[in-house]
Amino acid sequence: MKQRLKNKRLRNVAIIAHVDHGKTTLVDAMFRQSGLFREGQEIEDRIMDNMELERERGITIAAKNCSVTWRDVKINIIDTPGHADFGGEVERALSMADGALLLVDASEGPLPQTRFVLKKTFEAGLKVIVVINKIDRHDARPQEVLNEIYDLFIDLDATDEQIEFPLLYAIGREGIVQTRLEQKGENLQLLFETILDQIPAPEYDPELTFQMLVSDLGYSDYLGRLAIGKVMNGRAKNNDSLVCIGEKNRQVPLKVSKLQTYEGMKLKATEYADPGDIIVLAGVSDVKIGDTICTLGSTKALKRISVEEPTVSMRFTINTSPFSGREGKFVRSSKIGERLFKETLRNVAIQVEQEGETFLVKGRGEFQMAILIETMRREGFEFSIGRAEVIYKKKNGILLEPVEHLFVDCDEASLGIVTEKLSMRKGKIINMVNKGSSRVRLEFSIPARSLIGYREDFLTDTRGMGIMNAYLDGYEEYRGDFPCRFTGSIVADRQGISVAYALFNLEPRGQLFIGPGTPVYEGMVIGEHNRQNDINVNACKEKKLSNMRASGRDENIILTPYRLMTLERAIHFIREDEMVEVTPKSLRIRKTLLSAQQRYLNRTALKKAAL
Ligand SMILES: Nc1nc2c(ncn2[C@@H]2O[C@H](COP(=O)(O)OP(=O)(O)OP(=O)(O)O)[C@@H](O)[C@H]2O)c(=O)[nH]1
Ligand SMILES: [Mg+2]
Repeated sequence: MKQRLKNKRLRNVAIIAHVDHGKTTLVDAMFRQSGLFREGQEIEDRIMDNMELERERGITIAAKNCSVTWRDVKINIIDTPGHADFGGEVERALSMADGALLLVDASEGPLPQTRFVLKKTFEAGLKVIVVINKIDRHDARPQEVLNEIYDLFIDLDATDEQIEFPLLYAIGREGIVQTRLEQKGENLQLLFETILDQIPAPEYDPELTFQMLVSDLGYSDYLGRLAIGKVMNGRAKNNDSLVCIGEKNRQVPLKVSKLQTYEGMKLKATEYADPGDIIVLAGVSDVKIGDTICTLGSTKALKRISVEEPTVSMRFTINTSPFSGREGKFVRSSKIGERLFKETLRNVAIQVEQEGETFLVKGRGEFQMAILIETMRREGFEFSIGRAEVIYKKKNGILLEPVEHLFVDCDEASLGIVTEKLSMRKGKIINMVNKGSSRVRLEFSIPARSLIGYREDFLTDTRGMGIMNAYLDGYEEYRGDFPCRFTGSIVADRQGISVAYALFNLEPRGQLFIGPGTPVYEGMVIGEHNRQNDINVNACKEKKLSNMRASGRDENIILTPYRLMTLERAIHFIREDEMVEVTPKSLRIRKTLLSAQQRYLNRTALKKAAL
């Protein structure tokens, strides 16, 4: 066997965890203590979360690279998102890593996404360092959490070697790690040393020429498209003539116009890049994630990155409401399609299929969809979207649907309502543990479609105190229908401007989404009806004027506050026959069929057909 060498001056490590377990905050501390900043320099928190939406929401959306240097060894770090909908980012990030730091919150313990990321790390054959983080939390229970981590490793069929993982306790926010609970640490030195000792240095074959797997794409105004990935073998240098091997062995020659590597958060131009390093190549145009870039002449492609299949789909179409084209910069179907296909280049977990003027976008969850929609909206796009639907499969003529393993943590008082609602949605209880101090932990097996739109209800029912997490368990036989919403819609029956008098009279019928002075059109949904059916109403009806002088009392109408529909709420609210109209300035919910008469005729025709 040929001898492989190690590049001992490098380590590539991914930081993985469930959402909010402190990954990005730990990277901040690693930056600070590796001397990346000047003494006393003002630094923002969660510096790696640099996308606008990441800062607004306080979560990581895309995996990102950076590096620190410790004792002359360069450590490439990949910070990954913990939200399940962005799981594809973790799978992509692991293709650049030789090991991973698995963070687990000392109070929350391992949660569904901990399981997902650990499973992916095992599949990639990477070494894991476990860090029990946030041991400063007043409700920290590190000892129990450690046992739960062992259980998780065993459950995932870890080998003996994997179970003997290196373990550290940390307070990421204060930049402290320690090996024992009783002995308070002082800094991150131990963490850096453990990475150097335990994460293997990248290996390469000295006889092979340059080969790199494209794990990410970037864009620079000056340099154009950038290909990002780990050098698997050989060295890269500026002005090299290379070839990109795409799917089905399609080969496109390219010339490196600029070679960069990560230094801290920034990119640094370099003449050469060594095997094992993570590099950023400019001079590429037609490159996709998963492609191999290698020396011209040596045409061996590396294994492509494979990610889990999408489970949710949503239809994107042009906006056909009477208000279309008023607020958006990009409204045509060709523009929307172009933008969506561009997204699939960067985002490995998203797939797009065109069906005439409609685009079927498939992804991991409705939150991922919401982020894509919000991003497009801010770029000036105007379009409409349909309800998020799960992706079914058929096997031997039997309809299968994705089923989730759901964990619920709530107080005893909300137990009744939570179980009732979940069983209405075809959930089956598989475990229930009373955790003492009046909290219970429930586990359900439940169709993925049942959870679309349920989170809002859950938070209301548990008065914001409940925690709910799920992971995809697999596909099972379809469990039968249930209504996705148990209420109807209040629908405007004509175009105009809403007036307080009309809205006031509608208030008893349900919860309104608009206030007075809002432009409406026939078929626009302006509220949620208390009952199951839809009602068509006139939201623009003025009070009849009479000759009699009124006392003035009833002219000062005081409306109760309406429910503001955010994008996520709107996505969760709509039924199969409704859509959300998205423009840079407004969000409106509408019936797909705008004409009330047409809807009526369709309904009666359907009833007749059923008889
Ligand atoms: N008590 C305590 N809180 C911490 C610690 N580290 C981080 N946090 C808090 O935990 C929250 C989440 O931190 P992040 O660093 O954004 O977590 P993350 O894992 O990057 O989250 P995602 O990327 O969205 O999955 C923030 O409010 C932090 O202030 C810690 O050591 N102790
Ligand atoms: Mg983060």
